Amino acid sequence: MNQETSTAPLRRTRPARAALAALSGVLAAFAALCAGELLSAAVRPESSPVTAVGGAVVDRTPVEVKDWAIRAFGDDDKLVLLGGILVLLALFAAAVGLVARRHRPAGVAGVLLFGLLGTVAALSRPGAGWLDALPSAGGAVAGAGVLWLLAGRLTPSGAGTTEPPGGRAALDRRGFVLAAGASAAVSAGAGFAGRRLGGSGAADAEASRAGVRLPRPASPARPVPARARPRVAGLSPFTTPNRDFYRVDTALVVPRVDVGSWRLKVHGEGVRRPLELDLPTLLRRDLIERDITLTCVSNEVGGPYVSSARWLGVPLGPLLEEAGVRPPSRGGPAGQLVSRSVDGMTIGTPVDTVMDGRDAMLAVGMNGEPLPFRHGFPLRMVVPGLYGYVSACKWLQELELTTFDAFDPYWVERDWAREAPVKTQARIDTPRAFARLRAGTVRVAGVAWAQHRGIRRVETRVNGGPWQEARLAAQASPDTWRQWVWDWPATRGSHTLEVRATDATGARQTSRRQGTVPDGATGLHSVVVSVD
Ligand SMILES: Nc1nc2c(c(=O)[nH]1)N[C@H]1C(S)=C(S)[C@@H](COP(=O)(O)O)O[C@H]1N2
Ligand SMILES: [Mo]
Repeated sequence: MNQETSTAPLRRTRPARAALAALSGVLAAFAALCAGELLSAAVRPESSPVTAVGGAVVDRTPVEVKDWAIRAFGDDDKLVLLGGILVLLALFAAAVGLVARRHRPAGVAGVLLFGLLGTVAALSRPGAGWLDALPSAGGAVAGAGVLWLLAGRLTPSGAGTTEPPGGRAALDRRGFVLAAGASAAVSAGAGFAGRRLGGSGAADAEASRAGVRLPRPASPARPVPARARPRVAGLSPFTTPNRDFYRVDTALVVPRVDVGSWRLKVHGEGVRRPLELDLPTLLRRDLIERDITLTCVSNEVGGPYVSSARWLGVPLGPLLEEAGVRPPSRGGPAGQLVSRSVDGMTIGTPVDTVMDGRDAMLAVGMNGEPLPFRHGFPLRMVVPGLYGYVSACKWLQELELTTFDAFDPYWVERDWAREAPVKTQARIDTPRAFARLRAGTVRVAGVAWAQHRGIRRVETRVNGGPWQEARLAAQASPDTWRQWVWDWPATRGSHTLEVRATDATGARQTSRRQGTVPDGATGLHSVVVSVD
């Protein structure tokens, strides 16, 4: 290139051109994403390129990293992931733009390569069909076109044409600005339209949810005794409001199911009468209403992934009986109940557990309203006593009876245990870790849980001293957590508070520390506080 030998003003154009080249790459990526967004509105939201890649990353993230991300970013983990993907994509796109300036076909190949990545990611998602390839593939073609066009404005057209001295005229600056502006505008329009169209499905879903009228339960929950609701500042309320209820799932876009076209299928081994049920049919059955505490296996000792709600739902055991299912303990062939969600999640639950008489249910209501979208509208499973990943499938659309040998569900494929009853745990809610307190009586309070066994005793101790019995709130049900309070005569200094629980079978929680993988963390929760 002869620009190298030229004068000062021309030397300035080199970085400017590089910047324009990088910009053309970024605009190409923008076009690809926006086109992908538009196409995904016609397929399904999960197939949009960034969501598909993000989802594939979630599926492949080793549990330790996933656990770390949940700890570090909490509910924002998904935003952090998507942001990270966009930053990486922008960097790659800028590099592709620089390549395209020298060699257009190589740049275009770079865009198509990324499109291929998106396509493979979309096809690898649980529940994906061939159509899911469309947004990434179509987006890549749009992006490649834009790059071809813009890169053409940055390079001399025919190599044989006589280049003016300095090569300055080779840069069609006006042409580039016009083409860049037009591509950005068209892309943004396509992306916006995609969001609107995709959003119209969501609007139908919202209308369908607003139209659900929950019937009164045939079997209402027992009223919660006032003594199960001690009022201590900082103590978790007995019932977690829906907006505060923890959320753990792999969904980068919350599925919004339009209940008009939704059905629940029940089929599989040993099912003598397969069922296909819509929501009105489910709502006409005798519903039960129960207080049940849900816990995530990813909850660290002292962690936040435990919440309690009043659920309304169809008793699951009797429904399976009607379908002709017998659990293995009564000679049935299928030991595993696989629940499948509309987003392809699979969760496996022991048939013997859901049919042993406990209040396993297909929940339609949560704290007096239809399930919020985030928590599984229109239907989810709730099985008291089991961690969520082996029992609480949200956005449920299929129940399949099979064996544990025949099928490994999503989390089991990722190193988590096949069966996972909730472990006995206690948590100190107040005072908070590293709180500064005044000497005198300090209310120490928290929650303890051992779902389906119940909590018999909670003890606390200070600085490794003798264990002291905490006061327990009334036990609303063995399926819920139990609040506890202990009045601590606090003296000056730095202190470590510890708590331990004993379940209603008399088994005390272990103090042995274990991480969350493969079947739930153990160890005692402690907080360090200082008293002035
Ligand atoms: N479809 C679907 N259902 C799911 C999950 C998921 O990722 N997808 N996560 C499970 C896990 S690990 C837990 S702990 C509970 C959490 O339910 P919540 O988000 O309503 O608290 O949902 C379960 N059901
Ligand atoms: Mo979980």
